[in-house]
Amino acid sequence: MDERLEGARKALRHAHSIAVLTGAGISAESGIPTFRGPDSLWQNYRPEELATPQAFARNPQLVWEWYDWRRGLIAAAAPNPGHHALVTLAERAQELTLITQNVDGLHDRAGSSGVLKVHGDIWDLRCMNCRRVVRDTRVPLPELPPRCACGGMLRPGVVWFGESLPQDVWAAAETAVSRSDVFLVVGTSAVVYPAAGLIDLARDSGVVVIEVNIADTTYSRSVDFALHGPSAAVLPALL
Ligand code: BV8
Ligand code: ZN
Repeated sequence: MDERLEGARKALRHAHSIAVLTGAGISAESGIPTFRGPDSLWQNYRPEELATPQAFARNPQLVWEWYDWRRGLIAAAAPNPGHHALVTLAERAQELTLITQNVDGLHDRAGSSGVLKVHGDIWDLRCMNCRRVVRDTRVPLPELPPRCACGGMLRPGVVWFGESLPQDVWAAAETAVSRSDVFLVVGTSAVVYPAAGLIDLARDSGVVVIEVNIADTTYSRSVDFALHGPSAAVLPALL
């Protein structure tokens, strides 16, 4: 592991432009369950059952109970040394773009700025009627489903399965990865697309890829440096 760590450190040190992609694994040590791990969020449900427009149309109350529960977990959690290490890395790097699949907002709370949230933000609510987006960080929400001033029903401001990603955010993420010298992929099972496709884009663009994960993923054998360990320990060690 340490010669890989040394190699990854060197690549980061010589990088002009760095892109980072994070998944639920970086928030695991903040006490937020991941999506597909043993203690997963989806334990009693399958993702397609809750994180889809169909599920919300069928049972907005159930979907909102799940999101309200997650918002409570996130509000009680704090960024961990992994989130903070990425803030430090951004300060040291000439250029760093942080792309996250997470909707928990922990990168912002750690002090990261300009975070590209490709799957949206759990603290944003979007009106199904007038499309307005309101930011509401109250936990728990006073009523479920929450209502817009226009009377319409508000939905979580996140991207569900079958929904397209915010185009401007996604385009910025692709550009950042294809222009980077090093792509650091942290805590993602890389099963959800198009986000996971950023790793293919990096490889096709000749970018050095570093993966930080406690387990192997389908990409582990093809990245330049696969660092096995918890991100709250490995990221600070990378610095
Ligand atoms: C799209 C937001 C098309 C909501 C999320 C069938 C039906 C419908 C769609 C599809 C389908 N088959 C394929 C698709 C496409 C689908 C997809 O990829 N499905 C997968 C499951 C096969 N994708 C989509 O639907 C996307 N949209 O394709 O649109 C389209 C195109 C044009 C026009 C119209 C439509 C939208 C995908 C976004 C879905 N939204 N979340 C919410 O959060 O509630 S996805 C959800 O999974 C989260 O965002 C999460 O971030 C993401 C990925 O999961 P991970 O972050 O990787 O988390 P996971 O638990 O899986 O893994 C954790 C990892 O961390 C593990 O590897 C673990 O080892 C590691 N780890 C754990 N602890 C640590 C650690 N690592 C380091 N340290 C630790 N301590
Ligand atoms: Zn409205």
